[in-house]
Parts: sequence; structure tokens; C-alpha cells
Amino acid sequence: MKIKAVRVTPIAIKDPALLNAAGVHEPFGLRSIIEVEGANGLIGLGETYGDAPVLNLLTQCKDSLVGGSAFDLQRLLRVIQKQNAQAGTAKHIEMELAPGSKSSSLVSSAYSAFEVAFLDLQARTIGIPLVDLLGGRARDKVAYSAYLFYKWDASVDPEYAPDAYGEAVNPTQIVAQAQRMIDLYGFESIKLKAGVFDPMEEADAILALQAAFPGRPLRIDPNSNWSLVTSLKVADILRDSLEYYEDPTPTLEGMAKLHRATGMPLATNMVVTNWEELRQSVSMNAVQIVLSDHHYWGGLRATQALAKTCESFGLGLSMHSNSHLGISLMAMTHLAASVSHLSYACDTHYPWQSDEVLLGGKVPIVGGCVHLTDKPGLGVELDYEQLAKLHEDFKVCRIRTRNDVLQMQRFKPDWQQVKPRF
Ligand code: GKR
Ligand code: MG
Repeated sequence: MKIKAVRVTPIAIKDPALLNAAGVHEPFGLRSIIEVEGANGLIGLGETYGDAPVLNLLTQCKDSLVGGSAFDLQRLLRVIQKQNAQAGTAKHIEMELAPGSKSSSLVSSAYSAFEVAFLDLQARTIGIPLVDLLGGRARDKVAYSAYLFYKWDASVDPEYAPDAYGEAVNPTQIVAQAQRMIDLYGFESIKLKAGVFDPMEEADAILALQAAFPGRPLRIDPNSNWSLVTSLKVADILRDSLEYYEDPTPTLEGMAKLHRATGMPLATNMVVTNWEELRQSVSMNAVQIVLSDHHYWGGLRATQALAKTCESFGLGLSMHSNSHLGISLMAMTHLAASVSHLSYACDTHYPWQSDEVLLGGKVPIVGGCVHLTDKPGLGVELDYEQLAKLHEDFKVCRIRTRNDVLQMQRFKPDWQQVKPRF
């Protein structure tokens, strides 16, 4: 199937004032929407980061893909490698909380964005759902977790759009946030983004969630913002309350020591973000659960290989997320449905996003799950009016690369990125 046209459209989507180890989310998140149009008139879709380094590479590559075959993923890789080499190694801001922003993952990130669109076009051309192209269904629906954040109310700055969740800066408000999210989407597992306030208060929030939602799997993720000593203290409190302990402390060495001392299952999307780090982690038994993410692991097929590798080494597998819309959610869902070795509910930021580029609006999450249909490809279509509107929002948006540290400095001028902070 010859490729007739490739379009890359950057968009800005509203994002609430979510707090994390680095600072606070900016009022807009950036995404790139990819369209790969075949000679048969069908269009494959992809979605990835919209930050300048990835966006520039996607834009440089797109015209060279025209005329090639949508089934030729080797050619796709060669085009991206060549364009990346020609672009040189310009320095850019790396946000550790967004592993896809690493310079070392640029080629994987760009490849993944186009790979999803190529595979979507392949599946639409054959007339089958993407999951079937990926080898068939291990499951018909994919479970996601309620991803809780400490957050400010939108009134903190008129740049933030009003959101129904309001402020959450203490355990009572976190429980209320969980209740709202569970009522709306039916999530079973609950994840708390931590690394923001005193670690003992954050441990109290987990205990409050445990009391409010007995029996539900719980996780806490301070994004490596706790020293080993602090991580051990929190482990003493939460040992029996967590299904896994996500990125409490920095480095593979730190995680290996923590696991040796506590025996707790440790999960990561920070210290294992590529194959080399995975190799090292296995040799040190640093983490027991890898949080995959096709956006920077090199696409859907590479993530299937990651799942198989994790299974071979006795590691659990789940899925990491950054702020995203429905094309990413559907790619995550088809991928997760195709992987038999998926041990936990996946993460998603989707409930935090009010914008959407899909016809019919937001993808439904019911009973905590996204359900697959029999529609071809990803099973979703672009709403071109919404795409144009969100592209206009990108054009006037002051942000070109995510930076939660700078955003926090607008409120607290002395704020610095420190790791670990506690
Ligand atoms: O959106 O603030 C955030 C998260 O902290 C995100 O940047 C992380 O990459 O969700 C992620 C995680 O699990 O570490
Ligand atoms: Mg994480």
C-alpha cells in the first residue's frame, strides 16, 4: 500500500494544575497527531509528544515517507535514522518525568508515532482491528487504574481551564478525588502520584485510600523523589498496603538496595526506559515490574517484545502514561489486549484531559476498562474541526517543550529541581 501523504499536526490540549516531583503541569500539554494516507484513501492515525524535539524530527521525516509502502517498517526506521543524523545533536530540555523527552529516545519516539499510524493503515486496509494485526486478542478489554494527583484548583491561575475535581492537597481531598474518578469510570486499581508533600503525609493518603476502598490494589509513585532512607521509612508503613512500590528512589542501584532490604515488588518507568537499562536491571534485580510505554520503547511491536522479555526474566509488566488523548489510548489498548503477559491495570492520564480530536468525543472507560470493538484499525476517526481548533490553540500557546519546573517557578520563584527532595 503506497503512502500518498503524511501529515503531522501539533496541538495544545488543556491540562489541570497537577503536582509532581518536578513542579506542576503547565495549563497546556502538547501532542502531535499523525495521519498517514494510503493510495486507497484510507488514513492511519498516530499520536505522540508535541514537544519541539520530537515534533521537529516528525516534521523533517514526513515528506520522505511519501511514496514508500505502509507495510515497510524497515524503510520507516531508515528514514528516521537518516533524518535524525542530519539534524545533528542539538541540546534540548529533558523532563525526567516524561521519559520520551530524552535525546536518546528521539528516534524510538518518532518511529513509534509513525509505526502506530502505519500499522493502523495496514489494519484498515486489510479490514481488521489493530489487535488482530498484532497477533490476536489475549483479552477483549483492558483495565486502567484511577491515576490520582495532588493538585491545585484551577483558580490558582486564569490560564488553567476550570476542572470539576478542584483542589487536592490532603488525604481527605485525595479520597474525594478517587471517589469521583471511580464513580465516573469504575476503576478498580488506584495509583497516587506522590513526591509532592511530606512523604509521611503521602503515606497517610494511601492508608486513607485503603480505608475508603478496602481490597483495591494501591500504588504510590513519587518519581524517585525520596532518598533510600525515606523510601525505607515509607516501606515500613505501606509494606502491606501496596500492590507495588513505583520509583520511590533514584537509580538502579538505589532500587536494588531497596528491594534487597524490603523484598517489596518495585516498579519503574524511570530507571528502565530502554533495553540497556533493562539488561542492567535484570543483572541487579533492581526492579520487578517494568512499566512499558510504546511511545518511547519504539512502538507496538517493540513493546510486545518487551513483554515477552519481561516474561522470560520473571518480571511483571504494566503500562506508563503521560498526558494524552484518545488515539494514544486506543494504541495502548490494542497493544495491551495483544499481550498475554500483562500483570496489572495500566496507567492513563486520560480522565484529566477534557479535549479530544476524535469523532464522537472521548473514548468511553466503563468498569475501569476500555473495550475493544470489531472496527478496523484503531477503531476511531479524526474530528477535523476539533483538530483544527486544537492546532490553533497550539499556534498561540506559549509552551513549546514541557517544563514543570519553570511552571512551578511562576508560583514559587525559588523552586528548584532537586532529586531526591525528601
Ligand atoms: O504527569 O506529572 C505527570 C507524571 O508524573 C508523569 O510525568 C510521569 O511520567 O506518569 C508518569 C509516571 O508514572 O512516572
Ligand atoms: Mg511512574
